[in-house]
Amino acid sequence: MTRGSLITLEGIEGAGKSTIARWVCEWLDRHAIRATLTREPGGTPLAERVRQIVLERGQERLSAAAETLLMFAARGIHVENLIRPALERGEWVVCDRFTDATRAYQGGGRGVDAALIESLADEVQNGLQPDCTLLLDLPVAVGLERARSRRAGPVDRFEAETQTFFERVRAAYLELARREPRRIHVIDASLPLEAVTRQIGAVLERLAP
Ligand code: T5A
Repeated sequence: MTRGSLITLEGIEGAGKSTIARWVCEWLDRHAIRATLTREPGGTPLAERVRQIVLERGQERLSAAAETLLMFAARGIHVENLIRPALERGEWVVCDRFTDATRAYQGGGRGVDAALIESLADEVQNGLQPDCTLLLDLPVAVGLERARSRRAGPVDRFEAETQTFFERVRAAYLELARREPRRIHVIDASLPLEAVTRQIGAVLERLAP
């Protein structure tokens, strides 16, 4: 059986990842490609428990290193129990954030050593890499405004961060895309939704069998 493809969505808060992830699954469905939609941190019951720990704005301080380890703990559970089995069944996996988020947020945003992140990624992913990454790029102020207007509950630990933090995260994402242009497609996410999906449809056309 042919292995499925792993598509990841990346970008700062409010870039439209969840909206676009659903749209990608609908596109794949229209093209008779079976797909699983999932997210990080989380995606399985146990990994969702780690998500709660890492996103919650609690009393205790969480160091950048501890935050990085928790992201990879959740990713290890997710890769083993959901992503790899789905790909091996021939399904495509559409994942709202993956390791590029750790590179951008923990690496770019918090200053965690890139070598540590890459060594944890090697260990946890054991050769698994996204086949295609859609980087939804937009000015930080626009993303934060969209996220703010959609928010229902209290702000999480990341949403409480400063605009400067998100500028570093965005710059780190764009640098990753500059280094890996074949895998990472930069999408102008500041445009209206129809224009965003048009750009993504063009990428998917090239990827689909
Ligand atoms: N994190 C995660 C790390 O630090 N390291 C890691 O390794 C990982 C995996 C997770 C947090 O964890 C951090 C990063 C994050 O801070 P999350 O659940 O991914 O958080 O949530 P957010 O990124 O905060 O996701 P948001 O829901 O805020 O943003 P989305 O999913 O990008 O945006 P979406 O689709 O919900 O859209 C937001 C609003 O904008 C509208 C939508 O309708 C919605 O109202 N919208 C548009 N409006 C106009 N034009 C468009 N083109 C639009 N697209 C969407």
